[in-house]
Amino acid sequence: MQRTHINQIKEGHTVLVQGWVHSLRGQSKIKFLQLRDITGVVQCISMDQTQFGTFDKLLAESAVSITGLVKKAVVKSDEVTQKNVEIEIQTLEVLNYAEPLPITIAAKDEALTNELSKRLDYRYVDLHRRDTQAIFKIQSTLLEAFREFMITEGATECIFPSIIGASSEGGTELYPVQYFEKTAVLSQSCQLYKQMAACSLEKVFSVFTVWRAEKHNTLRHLNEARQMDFEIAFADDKVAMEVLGRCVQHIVKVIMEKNAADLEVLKTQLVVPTVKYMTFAEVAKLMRQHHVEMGEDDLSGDAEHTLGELFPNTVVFVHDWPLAGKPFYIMPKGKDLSYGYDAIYKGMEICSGGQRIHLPELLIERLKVKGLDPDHFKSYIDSFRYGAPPHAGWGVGVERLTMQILGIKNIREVTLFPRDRDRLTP
Ligand code: AMO
Repeated sequence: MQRTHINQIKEGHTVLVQGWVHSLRGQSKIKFLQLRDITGVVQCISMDQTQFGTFDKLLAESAVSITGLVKKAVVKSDEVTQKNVEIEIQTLEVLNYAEPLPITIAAKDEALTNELSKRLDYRYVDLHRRDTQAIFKIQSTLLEAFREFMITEGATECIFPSIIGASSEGGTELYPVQYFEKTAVLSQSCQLYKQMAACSLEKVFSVFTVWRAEKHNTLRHLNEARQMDFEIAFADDKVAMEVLGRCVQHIVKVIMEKNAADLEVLKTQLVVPTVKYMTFAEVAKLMRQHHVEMGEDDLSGDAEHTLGELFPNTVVFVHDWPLAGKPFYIMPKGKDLSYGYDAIYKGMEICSGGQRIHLPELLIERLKVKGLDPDHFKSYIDSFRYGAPPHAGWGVGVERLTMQILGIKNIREVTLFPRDRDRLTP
């Protein structure tokens, strides 16, 4: 018999269902087993005494295979998603017994919810939770919607190298890698490569893993994160921001359409965001009015939070960013400003971007101002000597966007196997 997923079973059919024991209870004459697969939970019932020995040996989360007749439900439980039917068990096969669980996973035990660090120690068990599953199903839709949006825009998906010769962001947070007789670094971003590609492919995108050796442990930083990158030729900062605004709106819309059941599990309601543009100077003025401190050339966490409160459900683009606060590749705008921007959504930075420098001599000058050696960037600088057009782009953090869409406070919750200062396993 072919397997049927729980959300597909129909009254009157004999089915083979496979999944995990969500919960078990029983009396001397009847046993109840709630079976869960990735699509839902259904009640299974046995009154066959010859099966009771197997029931007695089972613990929650064991993997089982059940055949049975789908009947109208007699008892309706809150926990099941198939409320109108139940399965009268004909055969019950244990595929693998679960040992006693190291963490609590059933939704009804919410009050006992384990500390996140313990859940992450046992992420493979935590992934049995329906709310954890919902997060990663939504993240999958987010990635799918990003790709779909980009392809509709006519952008070409690119795969960029992860081992590179020098810092791509100018910072010092680098992981060195022994590359034969040379020392290379793990990529901080695909910045230089997406620019070089866009200067002939015109519109490019990538989902790219970045490594940042930041020493601090915060709720919003990972040491290994994912970015959705975009770069467009013959364009300035305004063009790139407009694309990002539509992209985030599309992603949220698709999640609302495709993941309604998952959003229900997470008890989260979404609204397609609006888009707002402000200069850095306007934001600084607004923060002074609200007595919120921020830097001369960067926002503070408090300023981002305040923007989220003042403009809920809005992607706020903060542009005309002070030149000193942006990396070497961002195009200057006059002496002190730049064509760089950040996007703040629900109180947190989700994206940085800007128009880039496509003029080799200016690039060399900016590298020197930032204390970087142009010799380390030779092929990147040279790439702009052969008709490189003006271009712009952005990078959005996959985990940051997921947490902000879902209103989740700790970035580790939305990272399948997070890497932070203290965590290398599982
Ligand atoms: P930036 O370094 O600002 O810009 O990164 C872009 C976005 O990526 C996410 N992000 C992170 N998420 C989690 N942990 C981290 N350590 C981390 N670092 C970054 C954030 C951030 O807004 N090359 C430029 C982008 C561009 O100009 O196109 C860049 O990497 O959401």
